[in-house]
Amino acid sequence: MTRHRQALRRLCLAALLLAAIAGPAGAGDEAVLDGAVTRPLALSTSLLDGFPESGIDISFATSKGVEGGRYRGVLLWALVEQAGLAPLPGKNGAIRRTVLVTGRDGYQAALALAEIDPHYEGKAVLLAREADGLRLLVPGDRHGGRNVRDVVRIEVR
Ligand SMILES: Nc1nc2c(c(=O)[nH]1)N[C@H]1C(S)=C(S)[C@@H](COP(=O)(O)O)O[C@H]1N2
Ligand SMILES: [Mo]
Repeated sequence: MTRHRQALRRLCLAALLLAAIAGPAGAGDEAVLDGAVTRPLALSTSLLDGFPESGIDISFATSKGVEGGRYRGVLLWALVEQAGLAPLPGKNGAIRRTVLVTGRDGYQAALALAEIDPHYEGKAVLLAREADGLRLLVPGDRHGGRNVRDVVRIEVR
């Protein structure tokens, strides 16, 4: 009986510890890259640290005026390549693909995959780490609308 209670006690402690490590539900949940890929990615700090850092200088209009500067992060194309694009049948299937990026507040912006594919536009769209999470940065856009803040999902479609 005591052995049984001891095991139960250990189980409870382990559960408490796990809850403490996981933190409050919702906050700080990892972003994912999924959809039409062969290996969906959890965009953890350690995963992002494994990619080379790229830098871009951008400026974009917002409702609060022009913003910008130098941003450093990982190329979105490098992440898509790591996840492995699922092929689409037909002529140049990949140029029918889009990438839908979602912020924690539900805000969304889409890119054509060809915008970031080096065989087409090859634009240096970046995923940068900011205090409030991952941020998409789309060079060349005049308005900042596609620079999604606190990215939670990148879906290849
Ligand atoms: N998650 C999220 N990202 C967002 C928005 C938003 O409402 N939610 N607004 C966009 C718009 S319309 C602009 S102009 C820029 C503003 O950038 P800022 O937050 O650095 O000022 O963020 C973009 N990213
Ligand atoms: Mo905006």
